[in-house]
Amino acid sequence: MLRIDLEGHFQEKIDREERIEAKDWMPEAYRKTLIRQISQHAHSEIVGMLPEGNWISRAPSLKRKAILLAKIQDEAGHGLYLYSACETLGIDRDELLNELHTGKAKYSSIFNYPALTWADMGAIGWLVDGAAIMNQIPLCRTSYGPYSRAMIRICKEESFHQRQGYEIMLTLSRGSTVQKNMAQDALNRWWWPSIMMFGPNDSDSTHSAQSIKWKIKRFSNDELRQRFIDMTVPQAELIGLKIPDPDLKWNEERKSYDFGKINWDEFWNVVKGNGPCNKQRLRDRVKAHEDGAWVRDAAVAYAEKKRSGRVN
Ligand code: FAQ
Repeated sequence: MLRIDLEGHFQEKIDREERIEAKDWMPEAYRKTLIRQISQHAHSEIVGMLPEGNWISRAPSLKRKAILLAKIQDEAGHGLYLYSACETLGIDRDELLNELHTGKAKYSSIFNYPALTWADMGAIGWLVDGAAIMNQIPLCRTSYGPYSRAMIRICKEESFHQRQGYEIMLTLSRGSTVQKNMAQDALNRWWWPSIMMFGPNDSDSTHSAQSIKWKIKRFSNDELRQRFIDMTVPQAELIGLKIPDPDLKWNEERKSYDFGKINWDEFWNVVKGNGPCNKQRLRDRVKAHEDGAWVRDAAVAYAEKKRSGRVN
């Protein structure tokens, strides 16, 4: 009898750098891992709009307001591509949203910190989008086709987001003493949460080994964190800001920065729902979803009308 080694073929295809597409056979655990990661990623984009959304009406000029609005709209778009990519794995968007709204699904820890001053818009773009790009460029080559294709456009937009954030920090650092202090204060508050975004150390990462074998992840959490630090320290120096880490030091042998101990208790506390803004973020997300019910109802009614031929 011919026995087909489905798992073997699947892994060989991945090893040949071929993409897995929605209709291809895949192990159930691969499908589940992707649903977990892509949906967490989509939720992060959508919840990530909240800290910045608070600043649209307070942006210091019309130009800054227009740029911030465009950035936040991009994030909504990223969430939508990602939900669509996730739906190709056979799960319904309502189910995914329900998991977010009931607190079952995770989203990135970083969005549970408050955005207190205008400089936070700079720090979020520079550091949070900077960390996001470092993590997401390799995802353009992730093994699942729909996810990798969504990531290409997302990364192009994230690069613009990072540049606009850095430019805000540059402007503030060239400004008055108060403005420079504001930029430094934002860096002090966002630095550690940004480097936590890459996830736990490799030794504590539940999914990394399998995800790397399946080429969902191309690099480990610690590798990407190190690259981000090495890229960002010179950027801070260039604009005269100081990274809030007394142990940060160039290591000539490794050609990389050594850095201080990450407070993993803080990270897990935030991930478990006890960060400074977790409850507020979830409440605001649920309210936005409920307030938008009429839009979804109208879209469904219009689609039905179109199907029945009552609209051209
Ligand atoms: N926050 O075994 P690992 C953005 C969880 S988008 C919360 O290492 P994995 C754009 C993890 O889920 C930012 N939970 O997990 C933007 C797992 O728990 P589980 C989001 C975290 O999946 C910018 C457990 O810890 N980006 O910023 C976090 O292999 C500005 C063990 O961890 C993505 O989602 C965390 N930071 O690696 C928007 C990128 N880290 O699920 C607005 C795609 C880990 O078993 C403004 N995702 N956990 O219950 C990934 O690359 C991966 O999922 C990692 C985690 C690297 C995040």
